[in-house]
Amino acid sequence: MENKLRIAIQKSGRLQEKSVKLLRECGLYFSNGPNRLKTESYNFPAEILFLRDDDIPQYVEDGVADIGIVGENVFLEKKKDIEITQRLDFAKCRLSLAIPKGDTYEGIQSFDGKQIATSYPNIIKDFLAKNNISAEIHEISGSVEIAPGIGLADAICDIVSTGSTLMSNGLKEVETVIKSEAVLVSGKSLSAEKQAILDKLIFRVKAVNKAKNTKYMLLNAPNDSVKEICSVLPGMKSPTVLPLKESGWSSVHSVVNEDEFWDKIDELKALGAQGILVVPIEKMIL
Ligand code: PRT
Ligand code: ZN
Repeated sequence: MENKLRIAIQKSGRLQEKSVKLLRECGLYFSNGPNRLKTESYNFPAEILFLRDDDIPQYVEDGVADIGIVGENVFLEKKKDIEITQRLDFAKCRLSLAIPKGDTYEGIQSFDGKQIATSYPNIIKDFLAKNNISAEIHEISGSVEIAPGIGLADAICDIVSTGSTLMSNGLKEVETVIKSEAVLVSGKSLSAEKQAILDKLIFRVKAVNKAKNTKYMLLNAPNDSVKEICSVLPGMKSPTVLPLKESGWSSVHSVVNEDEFWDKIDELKALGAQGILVVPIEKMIL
């Protein structure tokens, strides 16, 4: 028992599936029935607790869980004595201030003396204080976006992802308060044994996330353009170049960033590259 890392993840909701997927990609096998509150990994010293995301920071602070996966917005709002150990690069969103579409906005001072409805009172209070704005905060736990329409508030502060919820409620986003993504949080006093398990897990998370943003690229190139092609494809150390059976041609292998490979492909084709293959990488250890 003692030497198992207790990992708290969301029981159901936007973070659930991706949290489970990440742990599985890190090589942790466990069963995950719909009504389970707790499960154990068969092949890694970890127990997984399924909780409401809002409760996770408290559980981690109390040491009931050693680590947890939550949105950064929840981490910041709860103000618990825990820390972010690893950013996880999913569930990206922002916490924003929004006002009715027809209202004019003249900068952040427009909020002075106004009423703002939100489920994130601490974050918005800090933000307003930093900007010397004094507004009245109405804490509500859900359906924040209807508050202006029913006369409960002048503005709202809520999570935005695509912006379509705001739009369909006649609101416009005017100020980003924080940007958020899923984060791994941990308590501040883990035993040496648990810290060692956590280090191992973080090593794996990094390898998985690094691989997600990169692709393995293979192509055939005429020998006289290999040098130039290699300068377009820096690779991890340097690209691998192998001779093809057909003389005068080589096969070039490299690792490229997801967000730049379309640009690279155009440049490579212009340099005479053929048979370009781009394949996913599962894990990447540097
Ligand atoms: O039941 P439990 O308390 O565990 O879950 P929850 O209902 O509190 O949270 P959940 O599952 O909705 O979200 C969990 C976390 O996902 C949040 O804390 C954020 O960190 C992150 N996240 C990412 C989002 C969104 N994207 C998101 N779009 N959380 C909420 N939304 C909501 C938002 O509140 C608004 O109603 O989606 C709507 C806006 O979406 P767009 O795309 O219309 O802008
Ligand atoms: Zn919640």
